[in-house]
Amino acid sequence: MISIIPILGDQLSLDLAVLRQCDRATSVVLMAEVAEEAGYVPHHKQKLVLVFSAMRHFAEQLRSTGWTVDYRKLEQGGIGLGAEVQAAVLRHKAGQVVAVQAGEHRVCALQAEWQATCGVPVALLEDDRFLVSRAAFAQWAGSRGRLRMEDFYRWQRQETGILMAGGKPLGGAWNFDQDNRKPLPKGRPTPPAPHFAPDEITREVMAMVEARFPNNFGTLDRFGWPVTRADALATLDTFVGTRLKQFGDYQDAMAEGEATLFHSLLSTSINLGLLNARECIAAAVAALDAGAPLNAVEGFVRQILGWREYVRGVYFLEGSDYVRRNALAATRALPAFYWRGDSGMRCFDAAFEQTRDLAYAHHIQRLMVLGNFALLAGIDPFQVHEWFLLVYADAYEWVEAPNVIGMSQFADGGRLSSKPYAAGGAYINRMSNHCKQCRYDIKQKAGPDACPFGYLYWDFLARNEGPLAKNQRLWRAYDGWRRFTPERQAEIRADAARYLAALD
Ligand code: FAD
Ligand code: DLZ
Ligand code: SF4
Repeated sequence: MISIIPILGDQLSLDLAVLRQCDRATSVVLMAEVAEEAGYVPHHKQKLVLVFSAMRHFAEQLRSTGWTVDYRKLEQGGIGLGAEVQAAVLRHKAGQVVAVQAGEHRVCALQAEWQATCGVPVALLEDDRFLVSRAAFAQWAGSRGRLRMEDFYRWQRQETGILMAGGKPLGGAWNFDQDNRKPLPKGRPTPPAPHFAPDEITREVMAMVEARFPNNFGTLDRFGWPVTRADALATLDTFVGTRLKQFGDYQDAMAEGEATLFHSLLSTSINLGLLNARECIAAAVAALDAGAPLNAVEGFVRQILGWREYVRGVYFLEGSDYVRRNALAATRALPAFYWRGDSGMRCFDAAFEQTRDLAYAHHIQRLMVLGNFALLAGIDPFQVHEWFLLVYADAYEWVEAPNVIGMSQFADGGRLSSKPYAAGGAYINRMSNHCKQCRYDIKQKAGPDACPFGYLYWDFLARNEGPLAKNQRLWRAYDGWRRFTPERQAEIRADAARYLAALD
């Protein structure tokens, strides 16, 4: 009996559960580029090229390891995954379909219909590339009143023994965050970011994407993402060899002309399946023996073993309506400068420019600049979610939505995170050198030249006093607000009102 194995665009792993379970002799792998997936949001052009090129390269790799692959290019007119699976069952006279559960609610719902539409049994396997299964996360979450990444992370450290010694955290502390908040010193060199020149397959996909998606956001000129496992492994090696040592120190830094600093650039590869999360963690831990400092290694491990697994758990736990949460009732439309990069705020426009040109911004730019601005300005979180889902090469709803709706916009009312990541310009000034080149003046406290992050921060607190003032972690912030004279409070709110009115 022939089995059809549909492999989705973010399941590009040779050790995928379904490939371990099925037999090459009696299986046909189905990979399909379809309009539905290419269009559920108008993805950045680089994301489309990345996914389709990586899919095409993976199909070649599967063939070279003895698998029969039925590959459907977008040019062949595929509308949706369901129709493609159904057609493949008929084409190959298959008796069953075996697949790995999709990574997001929308595609899980499609998979649930396959059995009815195809008329053959459909088996869906757990995606065991994640360290924590959906059921294990639900069990962990079920036993506690509040969800916190820190608790999850400590549990995972204990469960896996990673960075543990004799049942205690290595180095005597669970995290070294206090060491990981340094701005980049002036003149400090940073290693060049890895760049993979597009090969023939990628160039063909680039031409196809330019022709079919000419109006999608972003540019392709600087496309250099890893599209094969070999390129992804090279990115991991380069990171561990040249950037990891400083990863901790400058994890939160931002700087003019520095798109990547010491970040790993691994999210696209891990999310696609070109790299396994476990091997990235293992490579970083092994670097301890080569002299990588614990604050760097722990900082990196925390992102993958902690945050990455945690947000995925929250995503499935919270259900498909999570993206519609709006705990702070924010309703303003996304400003046009999220598409044009002409806000005049240098920190924002710098993050925008690299987002447009590289489909990448590092965590602090996403959280403390692009996301922070939307939070302070009261932008509708669903619009913020859609923007983040389409502008980054590593964006998939399971990881993007908890980061945006939960961490960045606090639209889930604190389910994922204990306080909103709201900050004024002083934070950005401390962690970057953008303010020196900005048209706004970080030192001015009021008026049209004052930094918008300043008065918008206080206005955000004042506007949301109802839902937020009782939050223990915001006590100091509200205390600061209350210490202003009524005249100063009125001045701040007038500046914010003027600025926000101009946005609308
Ligand atoms: P590094 O800084 O080198 O971190 C190492 C790895 O840790 C990353 O490759 C990633 O796999 C993991 N990681 C780090 N932070 C997180 C996190 N908060 N959640 C999950 N994994 C994490 N990440 C995505 O993969 N896709 C997204 O669509 C996405 N959207 C985001 C939106 C917002 C508003 C915020 C605040 C964060 C978002 N993140 C997203 C998380 C994080 O910003 C990116 O994973 C990271 O910037 C990718 O760059 P890097 O590989 O150089 O990461
Ligand atoms: C992101 C993406 C895109 C743009 N296109 C396809 C596609 O044509 N075919 C496919 O199988 N997968 C694609 N993907 C990845 C899927 O959207 C991803 O598998 C789901 O979002 C589940 O996480
Ligand atoms: Fe950003 Fe304000 Fe600094 Fe300008 S002055 S770069 S808007 S923080």
